[in-house]
Amino acid sequence: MHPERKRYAIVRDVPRSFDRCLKNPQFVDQPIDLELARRQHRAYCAALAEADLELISLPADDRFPDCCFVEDTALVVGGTAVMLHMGAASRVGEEVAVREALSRYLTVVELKPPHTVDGGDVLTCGRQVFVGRTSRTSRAGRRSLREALTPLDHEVTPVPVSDVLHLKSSCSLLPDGALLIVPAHFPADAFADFERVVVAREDAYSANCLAVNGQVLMSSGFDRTREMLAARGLPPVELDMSEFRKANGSLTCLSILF
Ligand code: CIR
Repeated sequence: MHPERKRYAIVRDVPRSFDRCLKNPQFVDQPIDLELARRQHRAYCAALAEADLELISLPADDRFPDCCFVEDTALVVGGTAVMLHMGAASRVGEEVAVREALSRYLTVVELKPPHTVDGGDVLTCGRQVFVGRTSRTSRAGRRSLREALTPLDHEVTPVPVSDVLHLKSSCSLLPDGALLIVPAHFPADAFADFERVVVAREDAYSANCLAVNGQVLMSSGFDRTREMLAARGLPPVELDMSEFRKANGSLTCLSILF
């Protein structure tokens, strides 16, 4: 499977209110350093530009502390953007600016509330779309997503997920079609047709990487994962994600690519 080339990346600035975002319980007592988060976000945007993407940069909205995590708001499939309805009440409303931006480039369809799906639970592998069963993505949301994607010739496969926020918290698609994965978070028979590159459980945060236009962006500080990728001929670009990690976010969460 050869992922198509992406041309655009929607990103959104880190709001002043970022320290009030929904946090990873492991890090609740660690304040977020806003200036460091903004520097890390600029480095992330520079890495996307380096991967040949044109950036569509949305201004932050301080009413929404999590608004930089644009991935959760929408899923792009070919020339269509499916607006998702996020599972966290405090995040509903973030999607307004994203919808407006996407509608300038793509046909927009809506997944109607109260059904919820977070983009972090959606992993697209060619025409197969894996959707996590998590606290953020409801059964009705998965069904609505299937209804939206069937006419677009994509097939939805639900996947139970344990102990992490989203499906993609522990699993990413590499440019060579293999999955970078922490198997403990999924049933043994999930992703049966895929080659797996297994990430150690203690390195779980590094299993969310962003593959785009032949590049792999990953979080710095995970030597074992970096070496596995390099050994496959995919030497990653490493980015310090410390402040986004406190917020339970990682590489894929900060952009929508199409
Ligand atoms: C949240 O809990 O919704 C945010 N603090 C983090 C969202 C991360 N998004 C993602 O993994 N796609």
